[in-house]
Amino acid sequence: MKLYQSPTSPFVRMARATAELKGLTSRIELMDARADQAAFEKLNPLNKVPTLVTDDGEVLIESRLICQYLDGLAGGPQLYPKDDGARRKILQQEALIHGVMDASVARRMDQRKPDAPASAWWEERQKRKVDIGLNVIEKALGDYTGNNTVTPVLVGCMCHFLDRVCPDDWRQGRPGLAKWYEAYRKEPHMAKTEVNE
Ligand SMILES: N[C@@H](CCC(=O)N[C@@H](CS)C(=O)NCC(=O)O)C(=O)O
Repeated sequence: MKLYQSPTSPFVRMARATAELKGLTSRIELMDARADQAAFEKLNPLNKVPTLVTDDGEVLIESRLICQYLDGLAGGPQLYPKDDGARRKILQQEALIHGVMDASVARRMDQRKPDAPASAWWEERQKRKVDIGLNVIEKALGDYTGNNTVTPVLVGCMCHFLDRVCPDDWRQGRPGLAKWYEAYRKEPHMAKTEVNE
């Protein structure tokens, strides 16, 4: 399999940490997505990483899809439950975590756009999503971190990402998440995939 990536992408890290947990790392060749942009856009019209090309030549263009695909391959723990209801619960948690990260990206992009000042309206909307989303995770911490599904992996990747991009201290008022993250980041699949700029 070929994983098109950029080293610091948190979404790439989700796929890589999942591969670690599943014992699949040695089967994955890491490709630099930025090496040939025109060629990469033929694989993924959105020009985003991660993008996985499977051994059968199938192209998967989203980290959630990639994590689920890797989970379906033999070996390791079952990270996405087979039961429909249990699986939906995990997908819902995944959606919230991605939503917090997407809002953090949207916030940062607006602050950095070269052609106009940052919008207070946009900042307030995106910050609210991050704050409320993180509060939900703090409140239901056991649900998000106390299981052997993909969710703790995603929460751990999110926390590291927030340390890089979030202008506020996300640990403030969230002692449970902060404490859990300090321990979880040392787990082998997290430590091996942590990239700091
Ligand atoms: N929802 C996507 C997000 C992927 C994403 O936004 N990747 C960023 C890097 S962190 C990217 O490739 N951005 C380049 C661009 O948007 O042009 C996923 O989970 O895979």
